Amino acid sequence: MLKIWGRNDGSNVIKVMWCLGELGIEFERIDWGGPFGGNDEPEYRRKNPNGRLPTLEEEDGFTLWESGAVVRYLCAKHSMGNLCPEDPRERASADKWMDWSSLNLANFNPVYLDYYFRLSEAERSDAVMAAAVKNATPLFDILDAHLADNAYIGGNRLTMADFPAGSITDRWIQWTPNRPSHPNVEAYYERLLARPAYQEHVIKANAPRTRQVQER
Ligand SMILES: N[C@@H](CCC(=O)N[C@@H](CS)C(=O)NCC(=O)O)C(=O)O
Repeated sequence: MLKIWGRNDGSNVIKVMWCLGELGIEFERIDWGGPFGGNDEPEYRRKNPNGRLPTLEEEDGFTLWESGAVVRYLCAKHSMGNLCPEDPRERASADKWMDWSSLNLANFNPVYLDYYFRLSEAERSDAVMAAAVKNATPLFDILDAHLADNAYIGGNRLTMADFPAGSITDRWIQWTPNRPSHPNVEAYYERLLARPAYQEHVIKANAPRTRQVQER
């Protein structure tokens, strides 16, 4: 059976888990990294020389790391023409939003993690959060403008383009103090909330009250 190595609340694990939930395929997830440890074990390093999460492993020994590559692979293998667009332009646009999200939107993650998990109430800084909100706002402005004409990131249906941006959207909409309003992102978030796989793998994993571990 397909295996995913990684604790279920790592930002990069979350997007792969949500993807797997949407695909509806069987898999086994192994608690790894963070408090579970194991990243430096030589056998794990052979699968993923970075010692990071997630890592995909298939029954025949094929392994893959980098969460975006894992999402693309899973969608191409199990959902070509649906989650993975077949049309080259549609696919390139999905790639564009995936890369953009991981390279830009994801910069908000460390601040969210510091604020809710890594720092004590006394240490955490509203000013640092406010500065991060200021930096992220132009990015969510771009997303908001895009979503004015698109129900999902990749167009009129859920695609692989949604997994990186959609998982960060929960942190932004639900957990960001004093964020500005982005009506189209908020409407997109409502559409995501209606999806059982999003509830199971994103909402539960992101919620500070249910998180058991600190992310590094
Ligand atoms: N670019 C990599 C980043 C991988 C990464 O840094 N993952 C974090 C968790 S989200 C990690 O492994 N942290 C160490 C740990 O949790 O033990 C990816 O997208 O897969």
